[in-house]
Amino acid sequence: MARKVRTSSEFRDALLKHLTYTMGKDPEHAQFFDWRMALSHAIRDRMVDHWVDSTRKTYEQDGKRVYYLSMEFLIGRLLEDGIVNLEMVEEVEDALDHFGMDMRTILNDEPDAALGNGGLGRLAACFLDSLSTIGCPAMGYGIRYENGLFKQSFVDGRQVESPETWLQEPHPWEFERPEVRFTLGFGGDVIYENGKTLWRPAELIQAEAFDTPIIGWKGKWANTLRLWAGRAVDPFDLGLFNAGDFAAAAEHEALARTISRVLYPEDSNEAGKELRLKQEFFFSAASIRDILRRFDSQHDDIRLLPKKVAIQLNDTHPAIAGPELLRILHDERGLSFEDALEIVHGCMNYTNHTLLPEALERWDERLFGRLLPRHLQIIDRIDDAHFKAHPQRTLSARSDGQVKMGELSFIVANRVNGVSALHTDLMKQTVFKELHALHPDRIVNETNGVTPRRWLHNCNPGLSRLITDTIGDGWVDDLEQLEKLEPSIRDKVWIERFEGVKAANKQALVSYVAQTHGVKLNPAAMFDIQIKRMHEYKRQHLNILEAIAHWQEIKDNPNGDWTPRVKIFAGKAAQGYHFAKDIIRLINDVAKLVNADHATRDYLQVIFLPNYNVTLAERLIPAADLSEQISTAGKEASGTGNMKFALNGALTVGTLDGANVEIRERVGDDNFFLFGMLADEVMQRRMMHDHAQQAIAADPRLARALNALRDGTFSPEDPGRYTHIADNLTWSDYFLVCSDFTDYWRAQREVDAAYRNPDKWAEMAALNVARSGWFSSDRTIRGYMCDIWGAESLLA
Ligand code: 26W
Repeated sequence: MARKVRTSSEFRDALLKHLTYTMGKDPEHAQFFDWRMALSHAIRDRMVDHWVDSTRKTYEQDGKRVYYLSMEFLIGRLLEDGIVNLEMVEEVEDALDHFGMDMRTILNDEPDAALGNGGLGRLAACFLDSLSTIGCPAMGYGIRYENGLFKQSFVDGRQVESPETWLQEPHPWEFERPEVRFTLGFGGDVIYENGKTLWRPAELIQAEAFDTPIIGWKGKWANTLRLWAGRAVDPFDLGLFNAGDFAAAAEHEALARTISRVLYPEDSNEAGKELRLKQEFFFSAASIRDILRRFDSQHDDIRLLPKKVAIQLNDTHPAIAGPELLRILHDERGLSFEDALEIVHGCMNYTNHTLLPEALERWDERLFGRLLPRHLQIIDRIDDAHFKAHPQRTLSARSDGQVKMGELSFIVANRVNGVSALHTDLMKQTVFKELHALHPDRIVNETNGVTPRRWLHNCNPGLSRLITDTIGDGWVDDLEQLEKLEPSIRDKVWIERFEGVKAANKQALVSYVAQTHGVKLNPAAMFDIQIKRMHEYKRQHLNILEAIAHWQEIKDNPNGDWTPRVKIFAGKAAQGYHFAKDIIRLINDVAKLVNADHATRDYLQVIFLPNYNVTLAERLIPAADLSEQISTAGKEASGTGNMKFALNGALTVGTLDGANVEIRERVGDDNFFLFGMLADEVMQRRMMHDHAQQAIAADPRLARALNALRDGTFSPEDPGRYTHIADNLTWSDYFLVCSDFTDYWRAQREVDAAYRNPDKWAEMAALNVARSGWFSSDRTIRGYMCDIWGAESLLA
C-alpha cells in the first residue's frame, strides 16, 4: 500500500518557490546544493516568524538579557536542527519525496560550521540551543571566521592540514547586517586634554554583524548568534588603483579581513600571537559597543546596566571586554573610575575551562601595551583598586612583565565558575587559591551539559523512538524524565529492542566506514571509541599502548577466548603539536599492521577516522559500546563527550577526572569501569622521579608493548620512528601513562568479561541512559540563570 503523501502542499510550494526564485532552478536541473539551499530558506522563513516574535517580546518585557561572549561556537550543521526544532520532519520528508529527493542525502550536503576547536566551542553551541529552548533572552557573540578549524587528512598516516572554506558557498542561515557596524582601533597612544584621558588609536577597522537565528525545541523561542566580520574603514583606494598599484589599493580590505579570516587551531596552548589578541579585542569591543547601543535604546541611566545585562566570558579569550567597558564608561561617558568599575563588576562573569598552565593566557605587557595602551593603564588601575580593597595580598593581573587574563577575569567578575565539581574544587586549590581566599563566595560550580536535541533525539532516532514509545517525548526538554525508563529495563522485550537499536546503529556505522574508507569493521565486535582533540593529558597513547599489549597477547594465543574489539579513534592535533601528531601516526601504523594480521584481526581492529568534527561525532556516538574517558586525573576540566556517550547507551572506561566523577555517581559505580590514580595521588606519584621506570619494571606487559615502539614493529621501514615516544614514556611520562597502565589493563579485561554477557551489558548501558538526564545543558543553563545571571525565561 503506497504510503499516503500527507505533504502540506503549502510547504511543498514554499520549497518549490525558493528553488525557483531563490536558486533560479527548476526541479529537473537542480543539484543537491540547490535543493539544500531551497529547503534551508524555506525552513529559515518559518524560523524568522518565531525570531521576530521573540525579539519583540524581549524588548517589551525589558527583562535581564544574557550575552555569551565566546571566541568559538562549534555549531556543526544547522538544517536538521531547524527542521526538528520546528517539528517539520514529516512535512519535509514528504515534500522532498514528492520531488523524488531523499532528506538524508540533502542534509548530508551541508558543510559543518566548524567555528571552534573542541569542548569549549561545542559547549557554547549547546548552550545557545538550551537558552532558546528555555526561552532565556540571550545573544551569542563571536567571530565569523571565513575559515573554520582546518580540515584533517592523512598522508602515510600523518596528519595533513588544509583550509576549511565553509563560506566558499552561500551560507543560508546568516543575515548580513550592514547597518550594524562599529569602528574599532588598535595601537596609537593615549592623550590627556582638559582633564580627560583619551585613547587615539593608530589603526582603525570596522566590525560588521552577521546574525543567525537560534531556534529552540518546538520553536517556542529564538535567540540570535551575532558574529563579527572584519571590514576596512575605506576598503578601496581609487588613487592607488589608478596609479596602477592594484595590490596596495585593496590592501586595507585584505588587512581588515585578516582579523576574521581564520580560527586559531590551538585548544590548549596559548600562542601569544598579536593577531590572536587583535581577534580577542575586535569581537569583545564590537560586542560591548552593541550591548551599550541596545541598552541605551531603552534606558538612559547607565547605572542600571547590571540590572539589565549579564555578560558571560567563555574562558579568558574575551576578558578584555571588562577593561573596554570600563574605558567607555570612564573615558567616554565620564563616570568615576570607581563607579565604572562597580558597573563592570556587576555585569561580568567568567567561566574557566582548563587548569593547564600552558593554556592560561598571559600576554607580554609590551605587545599588550603597544596594541592596547589605554587598556593597560586601566588594568593597572583595576589592580590598584583591588589592592586598595585587599592590601594584604599583592594579587594583580599585571605582574612580571605579563598581563594575566585569568587573574584579570577573576578580579573584574561577579561570579567565576568551573565546569565540573572536581574542576571547581581544583580551581580553588590551585590556579585561583589566593584569589579564592580573598573572595570565598565568588567561585561557583556549573557542571557542563549537552543538548539532548542534537546529541540524542537527532543523532540517535532509533533510541529516541524507543524512549518516546516508553515514556512519551517530554524527555527532550526535560531530560531527567529518562529515569522513568528504569522499570522497563528489567523487561526482556524492552532490552531486546534496546539491543536492536544499538546493533542497527553499529551496522549503519559499519556501512559508512566501508563506503568512505573501504575498511570492513566487524559489527559483532565491541565498538570501543575515543574521539576528542589529540592531547597528551587525554592519553590517546595509553589507549593505543593497551591495544598493542592486547594484540601481542592475542598473537601469543590466537585461539584464546578473546572478546572481539574494534578500537576507533578520531581527533585533530594543533598544527604545531608534534608529539600529538606522532601519536596519530603511531595509531595509523598500528592499525595498518594489526588489521592486516590474519591471526588477530578477527579479535582486534584499529582505525583512525580523519577530520573529526561535530557531524562525525553524531555518526560515531550512537554506535559506541565503550566510551574512552582516560585522562590523567585533574587534567580534564569536565569533558562533554563522556556525557554524550552515556546518553547514547555506551559504558565508560575512565578515571575519576572532570565530569566522569559525577557521571559515575549518577549511573552507579557498578555501571562504570573505573581505573587509575585520583587527582591527589597523581600529584604524589609525580614526586617520584622514576615513577615510569618503576611501573615498567612491575609490568612485563607494559615493558613488552614499549619495546614494540622501540624495535620498529610498527615502522619496519623506519625502526626509530617511535623511539622518542617510548623514551618520553620511560623517562618523563608527565601524564603518568605507565603508572596507570596496569590498572587500565585490568579494567579493560573487566570490560571484555562484561561484554560477553550481552543482556547484563545492555542493562548496564540502559541504566547509563536512564540516569544521565542530569547532564542536559538545559539543567546547566538553568544553573547559570539562577546562580550567576539572575535571568528569567520569557516563556510562560
Ligand atoms: C589560548 C588557546 C586555548 C584555546 C582554547 C586555550 C584553551 C582553550 C579551551 C579552554 C580548551 C577547551 O576546550 N577546554 C575544554 O572545555 C570543555 C568545556 O568546558 C571541557 O569539557 C573540557 O574538559 C576542556 O578541556
